[in-house]
Amino acid sequence: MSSSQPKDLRLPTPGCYADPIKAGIDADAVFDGMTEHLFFSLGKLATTASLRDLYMALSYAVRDRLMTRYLASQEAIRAKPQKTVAYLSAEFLIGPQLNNNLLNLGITKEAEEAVGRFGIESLSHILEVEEEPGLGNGGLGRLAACYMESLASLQVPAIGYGIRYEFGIFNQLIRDGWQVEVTDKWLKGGWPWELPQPDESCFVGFGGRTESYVDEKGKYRSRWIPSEHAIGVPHDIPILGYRVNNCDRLRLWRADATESFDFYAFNIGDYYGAVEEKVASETISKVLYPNDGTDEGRRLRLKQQHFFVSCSLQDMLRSLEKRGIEVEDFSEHWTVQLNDTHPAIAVAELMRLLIDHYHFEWEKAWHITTSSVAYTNHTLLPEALEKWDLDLFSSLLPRHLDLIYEINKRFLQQVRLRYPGNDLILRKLSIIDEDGCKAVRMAHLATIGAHHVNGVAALHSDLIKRQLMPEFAELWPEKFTNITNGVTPRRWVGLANPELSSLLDKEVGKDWITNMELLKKLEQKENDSGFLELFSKTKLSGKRKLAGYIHRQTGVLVDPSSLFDVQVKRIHQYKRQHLNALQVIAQYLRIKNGVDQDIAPRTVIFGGKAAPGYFMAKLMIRFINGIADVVNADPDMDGRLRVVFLPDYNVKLGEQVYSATDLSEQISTAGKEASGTGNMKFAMNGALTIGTLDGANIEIRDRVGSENFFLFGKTESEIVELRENQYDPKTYISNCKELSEALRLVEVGHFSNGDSELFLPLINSLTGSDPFFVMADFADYLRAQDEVNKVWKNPQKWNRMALLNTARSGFFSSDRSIKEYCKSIWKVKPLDVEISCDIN
Ligand code: 26V
Repeated sequence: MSSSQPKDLRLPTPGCYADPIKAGIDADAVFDGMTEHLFFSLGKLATTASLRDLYMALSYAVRDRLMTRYLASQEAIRAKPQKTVAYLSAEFLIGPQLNNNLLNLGITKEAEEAVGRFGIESLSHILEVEEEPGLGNGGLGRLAACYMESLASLQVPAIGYGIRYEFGIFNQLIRDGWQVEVTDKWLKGGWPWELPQPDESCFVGFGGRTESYVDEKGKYRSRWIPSEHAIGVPHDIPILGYRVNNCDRLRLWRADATESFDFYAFNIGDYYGAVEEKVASETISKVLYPNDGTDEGRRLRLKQQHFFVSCSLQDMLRSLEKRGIEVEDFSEHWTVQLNDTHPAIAVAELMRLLIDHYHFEWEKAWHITTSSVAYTNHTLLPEALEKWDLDLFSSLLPRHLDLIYEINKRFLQQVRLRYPGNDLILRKLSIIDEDGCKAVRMAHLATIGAHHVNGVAALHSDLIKRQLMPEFAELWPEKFTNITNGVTPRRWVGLANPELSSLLDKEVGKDWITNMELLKKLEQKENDSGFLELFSKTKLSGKRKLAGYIHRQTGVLVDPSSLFDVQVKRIHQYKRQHLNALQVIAQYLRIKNGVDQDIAPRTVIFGGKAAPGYFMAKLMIRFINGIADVVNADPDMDGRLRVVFLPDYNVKLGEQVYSATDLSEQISTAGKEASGTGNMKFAMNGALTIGTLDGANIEIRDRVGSENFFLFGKTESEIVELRENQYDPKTYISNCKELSEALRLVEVGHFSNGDSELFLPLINSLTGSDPFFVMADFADYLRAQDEVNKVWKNPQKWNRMALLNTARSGFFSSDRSIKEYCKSIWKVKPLDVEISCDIN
């Protein structure tokens, strides 16, 4: 740095940027920071500033306070090279940032005081203004966000790589009971948490052809001559760890056109043609696709995947070069985790970069690739396993297809040696699916190119080995492993449930938030009625707030003292919201018929989005709303039953819901839900689960104790048996009067104003093939619900069970999951980031 620069503009290392206005964390400094940003960044006076202006000003002030840590963390890696985790994911559902950063910095109170000086009564008014980036569909994207937060908190050097979609998951409106999708314009008011870094842009090719040539050393080589290009512009989001100096980074790529105009086309007068091409390149990062298994936008989806993977790998290679590290040592500096198969093209792209650009021999390149890449599988559903038609693939990525053929050829040769003369096994293992339309199987590419393949819960990992890829598991037993998902306690307890958090602080000490196993101490309180009372009061307070929200959003008045029974998650047949809905009808009938006057008052709450092209899921939403309309309008139901569909379920709403739930519905068909993570958030917040032996439910039940969990339903192996023995839902219907009566009521149009056609597709599916065994599980589900009812009437017992759920849910912290990834897959160590000035 030149000596003429002012002294207080030192680079953050060594030392730091110590300007108290930018770095101070007391209320005065936060207030001064806000005032400065209002004036200089937003062009506003405090006297005329809107809530939004104040949100922006506070966010900028907080962002300033992240910068020392952010830059010091990058500098630490430069100064002392260490293996860094590259978490590749097409989705990151990070949720609102301001409150999380305040919590992790430890300045929530200071911010509250600072906004108070602008006349704002509560910080919550400012927090409400934040638009959340919905850059994910559901569990998979949210998991990526929890993992980034835990990586940062555990001080693991890490970068999340993904796509900066201009439009995230749609916003959901409910009109006449139907879901209506509205584009999510999350960037419209400016989003203060990202830092565009155009200087670090990358160039990505698509289409065209490959050709062979002889290089200067007389060696035959291949090269790719793409017909199209796009530029990836990184937008970085700082991810600060909880009360540590380490601040990791989420790097999301935005696609830009290579030239703002095609000058040739421009000169010959084709102005609009030139603009069209620019628009096409910029379409790549335009929109997040829903996981609905439709063919819509398939070409663009593959383009998105290659786009972000190529940018990310180029970025990793460039960082080695910048630091003077040999590319040969790639796997010592980067461990690349594929979040599902969306980034699986990385296997071929890394090979291409190493061979075509860095001129490595095949064996060397393959060694580097397979020692760097690991793959997490997140679903067994056949329709969700990615396959790309060969024609589409070769037209978009011809060089990658050549490389995949070569990878496959060498792999199958290995298989032949192991299983001589076994053609069937070759067909099963091949990357290329030869049955029907030829296609590239991305899960096979990922599995062959990875050193580890993991599932996301014990049952799921077991089913990967037994059902999904038995041949691979036999070939490479040591490759397959399990890492049960986890969720970050900072967001899902700390932010979502401040009242429970302060009770926990008092009872077990503040460290529970980074060491959830400490919650075990609460077990000592299981018979302390005074404490149980305090515990249940935190829940009641969450329920009061949610009741207010429900009233404002839907107009339905619900009683906070009723049992809050909640199912929030994507709407899907395998998740079986219709099983829950039918059970509500059975309860409605009991009340109507005066059968069971002992039913405890309940509020049944649903929330979740259906993929826009998924007809049955959308009909399920209409079905729930049809039931809600009838139940809520019936005076016989007053004080006994309420049904609510909460529109537009997202991270922000999740934070309100988890802390306000008594009963968590985790009722998927056994073997279908890979893990679930909502189940963990509910348990941590002291909800009891009614659930099947599926995904992580099994491990939750094992840990919280079977006596503190309402189990029902067929096991995975019983489901397999039913399927293999001509399952007939009709026998279950005729054996259960309450079920047949509930179905009949739907059939006659009781929940559709007399329209007996509306829900026919749903009824036909359930009574015809019933692919998700709703009928088979109904009677046992109702039995378990009766058990719930019984326990609810004994508050002391309920509260004890709820407390034990919180006390024993420490295992489901994403800190535990990340430690397991670090130890068994990534082989990385946490880093202590030193900052020489004390700003803590
Ligand atoms: C994809 C598709 C595409 C085709 C139609 C239906 C459908 C349904 C689901 C999916 C999900 C694909 C991957 C995924 O999001 N898996 C979820 O990952 C979570 C984090 O590991 C896990 O908790 C959920 O159980 C799992 O469904």
